[in-house]
Amino acid sequence: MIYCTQTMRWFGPSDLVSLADIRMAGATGVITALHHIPNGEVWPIEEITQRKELIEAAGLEWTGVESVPVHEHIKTQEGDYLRYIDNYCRTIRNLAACGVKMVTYNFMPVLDWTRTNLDYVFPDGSHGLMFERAAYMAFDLFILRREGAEQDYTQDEIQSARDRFMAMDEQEKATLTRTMIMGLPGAEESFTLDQFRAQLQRYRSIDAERLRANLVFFLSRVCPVADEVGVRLAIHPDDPPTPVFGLPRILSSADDFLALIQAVPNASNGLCLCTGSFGAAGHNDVIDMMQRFGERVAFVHLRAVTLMPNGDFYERWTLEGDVDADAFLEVMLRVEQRTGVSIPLRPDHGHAICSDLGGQRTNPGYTGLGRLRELAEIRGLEHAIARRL
Ligand code: DNO
Repeated sequence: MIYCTQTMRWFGPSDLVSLADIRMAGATGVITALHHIPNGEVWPIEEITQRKELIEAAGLEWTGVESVPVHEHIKTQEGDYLRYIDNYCRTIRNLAACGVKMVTYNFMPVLDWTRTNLDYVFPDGSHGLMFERAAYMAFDLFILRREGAEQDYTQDEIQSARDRFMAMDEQEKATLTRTMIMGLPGAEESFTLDQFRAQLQRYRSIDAERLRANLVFFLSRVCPVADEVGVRLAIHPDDPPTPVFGLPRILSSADDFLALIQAVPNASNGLCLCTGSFGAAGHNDVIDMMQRFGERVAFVHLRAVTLMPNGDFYERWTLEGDVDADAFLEVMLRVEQRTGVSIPLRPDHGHAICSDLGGQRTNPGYTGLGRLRELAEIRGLEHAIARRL
């Protein structure tokens, strides 16, 4: 029986969740990145080796990278983008030379993932992440005051954003601003309001079609190298899978990924099937995506959301959200038996529970005990499914 490769994300030596914690939680692999290397620079073999030795000394394997970030100039095709693409290829070669064969990345302009509340208190007392559309619109319209923002919303939406804004005190406005643009864990960039406005300006002439063409250009250079050295690339979907701040979105649905593999059919062109990101749009069926794209799924982030009719969504325990984790894992295990490949999987985010809630806080979503609970439940479910298959 081929099982999923159970992993946990680690943000490197400064992460409050240690490699020892990850091992005790039951993971066999670690997903990490060399966050200290500036975007666009080559990851040197020595640095990769050093990190790998650290992970292996803790009895774990370095299963994959999340992320080798794609420099903004590659997304907009400005300035030195050809050099950055070349550097990306060199990083892929260096990782492969050290035996690290899976690389996650995203092509979301300016921001990585976006939430409005990192400390939402759930009925069970745990704290987790959520996206409140009225708060997001209030930020866009009345704090950021983005040019032309009102054209993106209906009159009713503008009114609900205004009401929401009026109900905020200064502290809530400051927290919301920090949450939206200061960079959530894993995002390699953070901005002040003015810097953020300037970044948005850079995308004024870039629509979805153009961004997609730039992604295809990037992959048509990188995939042949990845094919040659046996690295699987895993593009992370847009999170949330809806437009934000008027920026183009190009990986929000199954059709988007289908178009991508049609444009760049190389074997290394794979998907990071993040059930929570895709799941935050009602039209996405992640079980069907696992079924359809199985061979292309290079990495899985398992997480559940509960989606509300007004577009709000809450990150939920994997076993309790809108995604049927049992059905998803069964399809995933069947794919693995068919292809003979064990797909790396990680619990995406965990709530803060028990001692996560006291003392120094871990990165939002990347808790110690909350993710341990997630991983334990996922492993239990996987074993039960494996027995019945
Ligand atoms: C959020 C993460 C993302 C992801 C990147 C991949 O929790 O899933 O930040 O790592 O989008 O490049």
